Amino acid sequence: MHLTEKNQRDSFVLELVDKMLKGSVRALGKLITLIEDECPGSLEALKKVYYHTKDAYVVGLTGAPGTGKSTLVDRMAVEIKRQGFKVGIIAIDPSSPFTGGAFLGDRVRMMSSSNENDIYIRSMGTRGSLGGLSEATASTVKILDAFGKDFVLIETAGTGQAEVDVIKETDTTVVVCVPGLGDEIQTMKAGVMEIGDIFVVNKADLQDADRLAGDIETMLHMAYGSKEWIPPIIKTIATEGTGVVTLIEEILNHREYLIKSGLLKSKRIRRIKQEIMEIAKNKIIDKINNSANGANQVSDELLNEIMLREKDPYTAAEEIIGNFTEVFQKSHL
Ligand SMILES: Nc1nc2c(ncn2[C@@H]2O[C@H](COP(=O)(O)OP(=O)(O)O)[C@@H](O)[C@H]2O)c(=O)[nH]1
Ligand SMILES: [Mg+2]
Repeated sequence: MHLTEKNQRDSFVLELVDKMLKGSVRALGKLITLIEDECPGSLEALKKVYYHTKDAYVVGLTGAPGTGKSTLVDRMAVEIKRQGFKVGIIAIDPSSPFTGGAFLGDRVRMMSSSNENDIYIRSMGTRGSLGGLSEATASTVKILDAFGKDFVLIETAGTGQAEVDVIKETDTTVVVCVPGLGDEIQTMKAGVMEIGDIFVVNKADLQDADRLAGDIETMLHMAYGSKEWIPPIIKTIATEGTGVVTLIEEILNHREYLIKSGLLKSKRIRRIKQEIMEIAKNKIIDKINNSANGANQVSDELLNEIMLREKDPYTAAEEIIGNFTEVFQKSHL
């Protein structure tokens, strides 16, 4: 690519960043799309965005589909705003790559928080770009942070590994359960239990909400016996907004706990370290894939040689890396 072409492209993206920083919601949306699609120039944008971030607090909500996460997030956003904070929502929706914007747009319009013009709601699909969902989400969080959000709420169905990775990166994780989902406690045993900082029993208007809360308490007692932070269990009726104030209170309590214990800082340091390694790794993989002798160009001839035991896969990999190193030295990343 010609240098001028790259410069033009980068200056377009950087202008978008400037507009976003000045408060343009349109530029904010465009920028997130650009980064989600890994368009050229997104890296330059993210570099600039980083210097404007202020450690927005990230809350993740996870739970089976239909437990009322969207309804709850909506209510939470309105309450957080009422308390004087700026809030953004990221809804990770596995169905969105195919249903596209229209359906989600309608649903978003139905939410009461979307009428509040300064609550920003963004849906993201689980389609995996190179960096994957967690990197795309992390970038979106940074953009929302730089835009001025104090809180970012992330809703995810918490089914696939990619979604669990996202939820692991949040500051406070809220696990949403509902009565009547049968062996839900069983699925919690299988991993969600450890990641929950706060448990919500939503649909507390239904039967058996107290029993579910009791079951969770018993389990937590066994798991958290001696820990400093024992996850609170909060009953909510999201459709009516009942329990939402208490939930926000507990989120703020958890934040206080993380700050005072130094855990928030260590969490974030660990996250930055992981992120740097992830970015470096993806860049190298990208480079190998695009290099003349990269993974996409493993020839049939080479594969045949390996099948015939004329060569081994280890030597073949070393050769790819050798060629790649040459390319690597000739150009910059
Ligand atoms: N009875 C009752 N229904 C609820 C409550 N919260 C949400 N719902 C309903 O549960 C359904 C699923 O809600 P949604 O927020 O889309 O769940 P999500 O899939 O977890 O995001 C909707 O029909 C909601 O109106 C609640 O507290 N009580
Ligand atoms: Mg939902």
